[in-house]
Amino acid sequence: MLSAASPDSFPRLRAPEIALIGRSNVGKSSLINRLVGVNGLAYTSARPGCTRTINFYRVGSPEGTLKEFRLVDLPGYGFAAGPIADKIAWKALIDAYLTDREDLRFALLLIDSRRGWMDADRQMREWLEHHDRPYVVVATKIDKLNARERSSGLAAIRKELNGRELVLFSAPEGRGVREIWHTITNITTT
Ligand SMILES: Nc1nc2c(ncn2[C@@H]2O[C@H](COP(=O)(O)OP(=O)(O)OP(=O)(O)O)[C@@H](O)[C@H]2O)c(=O)[nH]1
Ligand SMILES: [Mg+2]
Repeated sequence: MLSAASPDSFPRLRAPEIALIGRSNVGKSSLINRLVGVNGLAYTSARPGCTRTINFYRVGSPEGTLKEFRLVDLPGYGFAAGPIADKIAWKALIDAYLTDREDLRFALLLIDSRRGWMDADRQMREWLEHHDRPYVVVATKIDKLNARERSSGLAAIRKELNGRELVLFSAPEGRGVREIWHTITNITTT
């Protein structure tokens, strides 16, 4: 739909929005592509810090069976390289979206299942709770873990969830797609 480098370019027409939040390289853009089944729609890269604008994707079905909503790909945080001025600008952009955006229904907070919670993720989680923004936590790249790593890694992630649900996701395998669609349709149709 559009790429916004500043809040005055956010879409003006109202529609429910679901934001993807997470560290650089966690797999936000890959999740969007897998969810809608269009490879290359959201630009993905092995190099972190690839998405630098807020990208809005309009999703719906031509028959109107699916109510229109938007997936919102936010720039990743925690990316160390690059000029400091860029980092300040990205942070201001993300803050502006998350603080003021009325259309935001909920966020998908993505955690790399190999790394678990990192300080920046915890800060984001606290920020979402402080601002009463609903969110669902998604553990990404679970195809990269063997059975042992899977059980210990996921247990560590769940430990900080206070019983909240954890969605397990793999872009190449498509695991988690159904659960995420289920959550989205529940929220955008009510
Ligand atoms: N094996 C595996 N690789 C993944 C998965 N999701 C993403 N990747 C890879 O991880 C890298 C980063 O993925 P992106 O989707 O670009 O990550 P991003 O969160 O959008 O990154 P930024 O835009 O930099 O914030 C790419 O090389 C992807 O192919 C997954 O579920 N499994
Ligand atoms: Mg991206």
